[in-house]
Amino acid sequence: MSVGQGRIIKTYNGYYYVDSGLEELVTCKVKGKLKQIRFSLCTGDLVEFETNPDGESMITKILPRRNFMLRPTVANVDLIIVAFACVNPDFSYLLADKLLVLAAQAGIPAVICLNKIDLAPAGFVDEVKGVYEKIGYEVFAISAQQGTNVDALKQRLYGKITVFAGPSGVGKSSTLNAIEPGMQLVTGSVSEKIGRGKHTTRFAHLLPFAGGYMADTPGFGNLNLEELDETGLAGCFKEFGGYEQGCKFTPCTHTHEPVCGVKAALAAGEIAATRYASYLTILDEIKSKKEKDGRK
Ligand SMILES: Nc1nc2c(ncn2[C@@H]2O[C@H](COP(=O)(O)OP(=O)(O)O)[C@@H](O)[C@H]2O)c(=O)[nH]1
Ligand SMILES: [Mg+2]
Ligand SMILES: [Zn+2]
Repeated sequence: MSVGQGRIIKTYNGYYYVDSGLEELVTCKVKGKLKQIRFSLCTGDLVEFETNPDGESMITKILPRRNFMLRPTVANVDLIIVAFACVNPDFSYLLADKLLVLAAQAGIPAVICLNKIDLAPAGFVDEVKGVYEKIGYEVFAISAQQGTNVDALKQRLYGKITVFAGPSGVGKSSTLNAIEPGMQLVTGSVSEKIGRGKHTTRFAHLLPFAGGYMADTPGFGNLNLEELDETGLAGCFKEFGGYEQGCKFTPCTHTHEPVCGVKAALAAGEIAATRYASYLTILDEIKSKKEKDGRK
């Protein structure tokens, strides 16, 4: 019996493929007494395994996680790339802010990647940068197709476990291919649809890259912010924090309260109108979800 340690980089049909630093992945099953935690095991988990003389490997232990995200399901992520296109499909401040909120909630650093700058209307990239760089988010404006600025993004990923998250069609797979041409991920709208039909798993698949891993994701239909509560939301809009000392009430929802530092900063143009609008929309969605659940 030999023992080893490694990272689950994909799961399929009850098998876990573990990268233990060797040439080949170790195909593991889950040991009987660990069955109860089997459903929580996911891509990105660091595990210990035993290999018996017949060459069968069993996961015996999961090491503590640094973080976890539900959709896509992946643990121990270093960086989330919030991926959007300038156009085709159009950039959405609301969707971008939702992804940033999900990342903040999971405690995972996030950067924004704005693809298809070859198609961007004049001034558009600066407009987006103006909103996000000001509040401390890096924005990589790239063209995966033309290779513009891809190197800067690539260097940011060295040695990290990076997850690309964003709507379908924005160029996530194209960007991974541009970063690492050997990836040969399927791109484009038609093949993408076929691909989605085939890969119904919600688990991310980690692709080894430069001492770390990259995970492509299929995109999402609807974003789930249900684990978030109303009081936690404002904390995910990190620029609000600097103005909350101006709020008369604590906690303040920054909506109807008469004296509110966040609303004052909005009026003064210090907080971006798009960010505050996203905050209100997400707050409403959380509330109506709660009401619906309450009626059930
Ligand atoms: N004009 C332009 N088109 C791009 C760029 N990157 C990707 N595309 C196209 O956008 C479509 C969707 O790309 P894909 O990588 O499949 O997007 P994904 O769904 O996010 O993985 C494909 O037809 C790509 O050729 C880019 O930088 N500029
Ligand atoms: Mg794709
Ligand atoms: Zn307030």
